[in-house]
Amino acid sequence: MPQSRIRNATLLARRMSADAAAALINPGTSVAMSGFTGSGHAKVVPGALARRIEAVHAAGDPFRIRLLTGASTAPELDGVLARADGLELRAPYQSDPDTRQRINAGSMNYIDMHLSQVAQFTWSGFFGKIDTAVIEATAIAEDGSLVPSTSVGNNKTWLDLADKVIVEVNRWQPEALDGMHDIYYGTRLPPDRVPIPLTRPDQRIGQPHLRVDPARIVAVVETDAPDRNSAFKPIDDTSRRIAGHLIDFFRDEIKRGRLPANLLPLQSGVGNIANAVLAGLGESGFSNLTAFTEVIQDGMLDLLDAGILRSASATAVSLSPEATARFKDTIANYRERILLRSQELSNHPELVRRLGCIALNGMIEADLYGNINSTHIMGSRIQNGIGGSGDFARNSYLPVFLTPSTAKGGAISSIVPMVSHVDHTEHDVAILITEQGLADLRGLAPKQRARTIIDHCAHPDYRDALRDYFDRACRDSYGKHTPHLLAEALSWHQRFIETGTMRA
Ligand code: 0RQ
Repeated sequence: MPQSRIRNATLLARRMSADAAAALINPGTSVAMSGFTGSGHAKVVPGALARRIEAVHAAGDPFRIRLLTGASTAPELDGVLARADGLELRAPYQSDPDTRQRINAGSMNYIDMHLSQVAQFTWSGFFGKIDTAVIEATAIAEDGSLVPSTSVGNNKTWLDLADKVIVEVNRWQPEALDGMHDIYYGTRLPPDRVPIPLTRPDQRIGQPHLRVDPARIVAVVETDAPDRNSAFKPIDDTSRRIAGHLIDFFRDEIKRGRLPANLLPLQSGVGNIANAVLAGLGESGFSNLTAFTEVIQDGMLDLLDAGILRSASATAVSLSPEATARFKDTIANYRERILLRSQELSNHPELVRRLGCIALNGMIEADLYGNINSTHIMGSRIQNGIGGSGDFARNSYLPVFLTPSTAKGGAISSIVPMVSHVDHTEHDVAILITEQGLADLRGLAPKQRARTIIDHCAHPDYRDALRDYFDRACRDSYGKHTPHLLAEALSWHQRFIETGTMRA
């Protein structure tokens, strides 16, 4: 690696192998790593740590750590450490199959929490002392500050609090990322909080680099490895129909004077449906849009390229291989228009409320009254986690949730009498969309919401059964405000667990 990536002489002298760096991590400690949605994560130290853990286990000794990150990472971080049985606790978000399997088998603890709250939880000591931080950087500047890479996540907090820091300097990350980040150092715990001075999504209020006391950097490891870069599924008819309902709704809201012609700052969840929605926006004549979101994925990059999106504020850039190549080739075009912030800022309730974001998030299931389950399959198996969906949904101007009306080839209805786990309550949900249609729940009382959701969002195969449940609940429920037959409410889930289908 040319030495220009490590421009601080003291830190240049602390270069070592991943194995040597991993040897500095102690069993039983809290380890905080960089990474948010498969970008900017530590690439090689976790693998070296996993090998060490396996060797210690083979000798009959225990070795597990408590692992914190920004959000989900990649097989070479979550995957290797989970497979090595090296994780006692994971927080605050994951989407890794091996990690998920262990959490659901009950052999690993997981704290699934609002991503905006991780920094203050850590400052307050709820995760214990942070022993080691492992942080990916694009470069180390002359003064020892770090040029962040494709995600910022919680790195500011990890660098502020960790006793020792291991920096992975990744040559794969484009050097031209330098200047794209906006790291704000003004957040405090109560009672010392002051307003965050951000009133526009594209405003810069911080500094480009992450600061860290060079004395605490115990190792610098050079890497040259890609972000996760998962490709998206081709946009299918279901996603296209979901996107179509949303776009028709936006047009109608603009006509009624309830949204400006360039909408409001968009937050978009991750995944194929979110990507399809963004593609739909690109084809619908909107312009001058802005985004205040967590993750910039392919759909947003396309909108930036087409000049439809003016700017995007996020904490991570998480792209497919094709979009990554484009991003790297034409990075100068994005320099002023993409801002990457700490996740305590990208997801901050104060900012989401002030800016009046439109929050677009996926879900597992919704119930008749608009309560949303984003995280648990059949009420007990974690899928990913709440991530930033709650930070945005509760505080946005327009909380929207989207899903296909069925899952598992039609064996599951995404609209159920009662959700098997609640992440977003009926009070935090304005619009529900499936490929069947859109339910506008604003201004509706519970029983009106139920009829609207069944009529507009439920799959026709499940509508009669939902109506039958609702009618009987209206007749026989203990209270008639939010009618339920409690003993029956979750029977659809139980039926799926027992028979593999929710169909009666
Ligand atoms: O399972 O892979 O075993 O087939 O759930 O579902 O259809 O691939 O959908 O990728 O859009 O994810 C809610 C999980 C949707 C996501 C969720 C099963 C389905 C499949 C995944 P298989 P799809 P998506 C910003 C905001 C919370 C975090 C968030 C999510 C698997 O959107 O994690 O919003 N949200 N963050 O078969 C049983 C149902 C089901 C179901 C789907 N009703 N019942 N299983 N599945 N619906 C990002 C961050 O915060 C970082």
